[in-house]
Amino acid sequence: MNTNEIEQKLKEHLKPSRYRHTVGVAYTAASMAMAFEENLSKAYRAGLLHDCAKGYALEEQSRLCEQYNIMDEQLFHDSPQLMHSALAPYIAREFYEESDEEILSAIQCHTTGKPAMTNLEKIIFIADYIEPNRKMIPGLTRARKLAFTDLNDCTCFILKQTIDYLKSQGNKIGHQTIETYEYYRKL
Ligand code: DGI
Ligand code: FE
Ligand code: FE
Repeated sequence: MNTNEIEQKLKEHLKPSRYRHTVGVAYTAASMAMAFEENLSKAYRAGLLHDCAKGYALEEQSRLCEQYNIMDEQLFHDSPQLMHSALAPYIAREFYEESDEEILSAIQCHTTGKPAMTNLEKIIFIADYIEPNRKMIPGLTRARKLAFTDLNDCTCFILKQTIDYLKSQGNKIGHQTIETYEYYRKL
């Protein structure tokens, strides 16, 4: 599918605020690709597709995880927000005809990150956090500055903010989120 077709389909499947966020991530990722000389169209497409599974209710996401054989009962029970990220490459491949492995990988780890990410993976992880429609939270201005100066520092900073926030809310933190933070903290 071309980006126009992807946009039309996403618009039908996501609520308006989610679609607006999606386009914000796509443009932010494209801008970061310009700054770091990465593939601009891949960054834009990955930005568009990163939340493509978010149109499904959590129960439906759970059913889809079973269907694609990616169910992790304990993890998804503790952190249901991680399901849409795990599902993203499967939904993108099946319903948006995306076959680029770099894009599929970037959308798969967009919520938790993972150790030793490619620049495209880091760009999507960061763009999701900083896009202009995100509501202002402490640290966001710093994250936005770092996003265009140092991808590793920015990744580390966002993970720290996210982990602190999840802890303050009494949420469980997934192993991959911790592993990613440990990796980038030690760089
Ligand atoms: O889908 P978005 O809302 O655009 O953003 P996202 O995919 O980054 O994730 C949404 C939420 O997931 C965000 O509030 C932080 C949370 N999150 C990230 N890592 C973990 C997590 N939640 C839990 N419970 N555990 C994690 O490890
Ligand atoms: Fe997401
Ligand atoms: Fe998102």
